[in-house]
Order: sequence, then structure tokens, then C-alpha cells
Amino acid sequence: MCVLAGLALAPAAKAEDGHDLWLRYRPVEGPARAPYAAAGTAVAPTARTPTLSIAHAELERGLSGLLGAAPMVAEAGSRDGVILIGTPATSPAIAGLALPMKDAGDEGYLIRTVSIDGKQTTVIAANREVGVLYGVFRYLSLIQTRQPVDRLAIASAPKVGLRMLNHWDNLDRTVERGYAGQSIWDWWKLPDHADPRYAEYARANASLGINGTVLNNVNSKSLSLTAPWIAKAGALADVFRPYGIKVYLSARFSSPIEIGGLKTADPRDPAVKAFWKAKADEIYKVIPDFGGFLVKANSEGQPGPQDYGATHVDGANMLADAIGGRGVVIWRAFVYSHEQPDDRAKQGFSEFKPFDGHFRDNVVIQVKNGAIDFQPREPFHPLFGAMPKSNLGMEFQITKEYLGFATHLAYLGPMYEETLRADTLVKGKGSTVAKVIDGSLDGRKLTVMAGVANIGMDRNWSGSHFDQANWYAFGRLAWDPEASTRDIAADWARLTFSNDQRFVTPVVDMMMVSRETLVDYMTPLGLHHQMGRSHHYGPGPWVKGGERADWTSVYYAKAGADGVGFDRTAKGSNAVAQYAPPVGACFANLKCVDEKDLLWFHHLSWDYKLKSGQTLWDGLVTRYSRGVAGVDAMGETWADMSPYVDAERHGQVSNFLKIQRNEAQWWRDASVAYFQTFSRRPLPAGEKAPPLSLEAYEAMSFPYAPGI
Ligand code: GCV
Repeated sequence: MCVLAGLALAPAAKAEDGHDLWLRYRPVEGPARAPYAAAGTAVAPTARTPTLSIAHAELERGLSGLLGAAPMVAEAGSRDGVILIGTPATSPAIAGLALPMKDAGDEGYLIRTVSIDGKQTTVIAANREVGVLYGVFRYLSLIQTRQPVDRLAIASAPKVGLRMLNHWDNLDRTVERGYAGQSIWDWWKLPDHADPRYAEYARANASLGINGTVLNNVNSKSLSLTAPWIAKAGALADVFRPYGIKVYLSARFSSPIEIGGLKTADPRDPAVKAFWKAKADEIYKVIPDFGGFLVKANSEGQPGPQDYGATHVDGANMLADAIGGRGVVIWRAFVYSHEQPDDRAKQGFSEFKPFDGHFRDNVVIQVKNGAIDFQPREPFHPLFGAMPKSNLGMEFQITKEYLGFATHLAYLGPMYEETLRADTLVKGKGSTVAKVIDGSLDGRKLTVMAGVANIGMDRNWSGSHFDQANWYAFGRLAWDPEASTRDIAADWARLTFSNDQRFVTPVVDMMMVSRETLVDYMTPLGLHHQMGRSHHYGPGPWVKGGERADWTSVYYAKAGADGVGFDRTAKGSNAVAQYAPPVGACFANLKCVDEKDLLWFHHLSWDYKLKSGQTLWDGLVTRYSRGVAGVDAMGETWADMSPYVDAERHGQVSNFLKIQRNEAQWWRDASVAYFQTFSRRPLPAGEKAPPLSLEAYEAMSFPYAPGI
């Protein structure tokens, strides 16, 4: 019924492969076009600096695509409908307008409808040229999403200073936890050949305000700090510079030994200090605006200062001194050691909290959103709010290592939002993680939000069309960590597919529940780390033994005849004590803790009564099945969307939803089969028994799963 109605009105969309992302600039057609008839028919001449040339060209490209004709060049004030872009320094006309430029901040912009010599003019002005580029993208997005542009009074400035992607890209072009093909960095041909993709990449990121990129994996090689590789990074930096994007490199802590000929990498050793100082100088000679180093130290086998009895502070500050005022050192708090038997969830806090206030001003501690590792759901990391005298940055994962790779549709906006809006309560109500990250809670000036990129050589960049939404949402939240991810989803859906409300409403609703659906069929009620060993593909609640206990599923679920869940209350690991007292007390209290986090904090009997009145066992099974039903519902919604989406993209999403449906069922069946061996209780009425034996699920093997 709804499909037929749509077919009658929506013209058949042309095939698209998704390469254009949210920057498609397809023509505004039909009655929607009228309000824009006067807008954008002319663009005033723009100073021809590299960044302003890009901004000007983007404006022309966007307007040509959206309005069907290239805008003419006309002086502001010569006619109505002229768009004037620039900074007060590059445009006397803008300087003459006496706009409240401080509202644009350092990197933001103003977009205003003004009268110049009696003619209606749109001004896109910024203090820095990159702000003009951001403003141009915003202006075009208004037309793309069919918002009025005739009376504009917009001021927007980013709340976070360093908005960056972290690529886990290896030098051989494999990507750790990457599901979108090879790395886009064609190292072999760099520095002599700069693939056009690099500029496309920079343009896409600039459209979101992303202003930094760490090129290489945090599990890094010293080779990337040698002269030939610095030159390659330099060639990329040259492409990115006019788009306002700085290049950073992951630095391997043992580089002084591996490429410096030293016997030690002890950060207190004068020769080691000299090595890093010289290395930084060498990099800055090639890349004058180099952003700095990202370091994974003493974590998962990576070298670090603790190898020499030194501390994270010794290591980070030594590198920070080598960089000096030229850049930053981003030091990851994702640490847990082989020797430490304590709850892995506690180790980052235990290692870093005592060092609060000891790090240099140009050091940022980069903290994952949760205390384990990018699980489908984690309570916020206890370090947020706990280090007021240090710069603390956020690390989100955009690539879906634990969330079904590229073939499960899971919009991560609500997951990011859940963490950012979590209240640490450290300074009373409203001490949200977002306010830690944007620096406002503790008056910090150096602020960072990083996302582990989901970008590769696939034509659609992210391995699936819907995974583009996660890159997009990350960028928008880095600009404003308090933004609504529903609004962001709506913008993305309009930009990427269609402005038709019959498309936007159901698709946004589907996106907003998609991650919760995935949590239901993978790890409901606070379960975590239940996936296949090493590749993290599919269910693996039975995973045990091997190198380390905290790489196994049984360590986290602790299923037994007595019940299931990880006791992190005072009776257990007492991880709750790492939070501000009212937060920890709530997590520890069964009457207060949200059921979504139940088994993260509590080990409970299979007969524990949930709020619904169901037993824990029944509730667990019901949730797994609800997740499968949720994927069915997504499939139905998407099937109805065919009138609004080209067949190529519609078809790929449909196929992926079929994969997701099968894998959700697999997750449900395998998990139920496993946990039932402990619960020894019947399935709730109406629930089907898993079709295979537990042994059959356990025997499945996937040696070629991607992303390892
Ligand atoms: C880059 C998890 C991932 C690793 C990743 C690590 C990290 O353990 O599985 O692939 O390594 O996190 O964030 O350093």
C-alpha cells in the first residue's frame, strides 16, 4: 500500500554507489525548488588562497548540482542573491559589515542574510579561512536538506579543539579492525603520487569539521618514523592542509632502539630524549604543522615506559618535551597488563588516576568510551571526571569491530550520545562526560575527540552505506558533543538518500533503535565480550583458555549454575568504587542500576526477578529473540523504502540486512544453547529451541574473518 503510493510519486532514482557520501548535491526538483530560485545565483569573487579557493569551488559545485546551473560571479551589492564568503582579513566587504565575529570563534563561522547596497546578500564569514570552508558546507547542507536560506542568522563554533580520526592502518595497507577494504593510504606510491582519493577524503572530513588524522595504526611500526615514511606522511599533509586537517603519527615507544641504534627506550635516558627531540625536529622540517604523536604504550604487548620501570608520566612528558609548543602528545589510557590479575575494567583508572596533574600541558590522555573495549554497550569509563587536572580526550570506535562489522546495520549515534550524556556527578548534577570532553567542566583548553576510522578503499568508503552515518555522526558530535543524534540521523538520511518525509521518518526511527536491537541479540542486560576469539566475529560465549583470561568470554559472563554476570560491587571487583560515590552507589544497588547494565555490575541468580516480573533467564532469552525480531522489522522497513532509493544502494542494504538477520538468529541460538547448559531451565513459552547442538556452534571456525 505504502509502496504503491510511493511509486506513484517518487521518480526512479539513478543508480549510486555511495561514493559521494552526504555530499551528493543532487538537483532540487519540483515545488521544493521555488524557495531557492533566488538563492545562490551568484557568488562574489573570493580571495584565491588555497583554502578559500577550495571553499569557493565547493560552493560553485554545490550550487551547480543543487540548482542546475553554475552561479555567475557578481560583486556583493550589485544584485540580489549574491553569496559573499571570506574572512575580515581577505574581504574588505566582510570587514565593512562589522559582524559579531567573535561568535564564530577560532574555527567556526557566521552565515547571515544581510543587505549590501540594498541588495539581499548571504554572507559566510569566519575568522580563519577553514571556518569559511566549514560555513560553505553548512550552507549547502541547508539547501540539501531543504531548509530556508533567505533569512539566515547562524553562528556555529566547535566545542572541541581536536576533532580527529584515528586510522588503524598498517603500512602494508591492511587495516586492523577495518571492514571497508584496503587502507586508502597507498604508501608504496607516496610521496610521488597523491591519489585523488586523498583530497576527496579531506573534503569529506572538512564537511564535518574534522581537523586531524592519525595516519597509522596505534600498534605501530618504527619504520613509519624513518625519513622515507615521514616524506610520505608529508605528501598527505600537503593535500590535507588547505582543508584544515593536520597529520599525526602513532609512535612506537621502542623506536630509539629499532631505528635509533640505542640500547634502551627508557624515557629518562638522555640519549633517548635526544633521539625523540631530533625525530620531532626532523618531522617538523617536512611537516611544519605536524599535529603530534599518538601512543599506545604498555598495552596488549606494545612497548612503553614501564618496560624500564618508568611511568606513563615519564613517557608522555618526555615526548611532550620533544614536541614542545609545536604539537601534542596523545597518550592512550587503554592499558591492561598481563601481570595484573585485577578486573580488566579497573586497570585504566588504577594506572592513570594517581597521575592526575602530572602531565605536561600538551599531553592529552585519550580514554575509550567504556572501561573494557568498545563493546556494544558499556557504562561510561570511570576516568571521565576523575582527572580534572589533566587533559582528557574521548576515543570512540567508528569501525564496528564488536558490532557486526560492515554488514550489521547499527547506527552508533545513540551509543556515543549515551556516553556523552552520562552524568559523572563529580561536580554535582550536569557534570556530563560531554562537559569533560569539551573542557568546560574543569576549564581545560586542550580538548580532543577521536574516532577509530571505518574508512577503506571500498567505493562507498565505509563498507556499507549505513556505516557512513557513523563517520558522519562522529564528526558532528566532535563539533558539538551535546548535539542530538536523532537530528544528526535525520540530516544524514536526507543528505544521503532522500528528503521525502515518507523515507526520512521510518528510516530515522529504524536507525535510532538499530544499536539497541544489536545489543539485544548480541549482549543483552549488560553482558559483554561474548564474541568469537580474536576476529570478534559472531557469538563465542564459550571462549575460554588461551593466552589471557581477560581475552575470553567466560571471564566476563561468569555463567554457572548459580547465575550469570560480573560482580563489580564491593563483594566482587569493586569497580563501582572508581565512580563518583552517588554513581557507584547506584550501579551497585539493584534497585537503582539500569537493567541495561545489570550483568556488567552484578552476578545474579537465573531466577532473579527483572522489573518486568520475568526471571533473569526468561528475560535474557526474550531479549535475544527481541533482537532477532528487531532485525526483521528493519528488513521490513527497508523493503518499503525502495521507491525512494536507487536500486543499487537499496539492494546492497537489503542484502546486508539478510546477512544481519541470519547472524542475529545465530547469536540468539548459540547464546541460548550455551547459557542453558548453566541455567538448566526451560525456554519461556513460545521460544524455539536452538536448531543445532552447542557443540555444533562451538565447532564453527572463521579463519578468514576480516579485520584481524
Ligand atoms: C589496535 C582492541 C582491538 C585491537 C586494538 C586495541 C586497541 O583490543 O581488538 O585490535 O588494537 O583494542 O585499541 O589498542
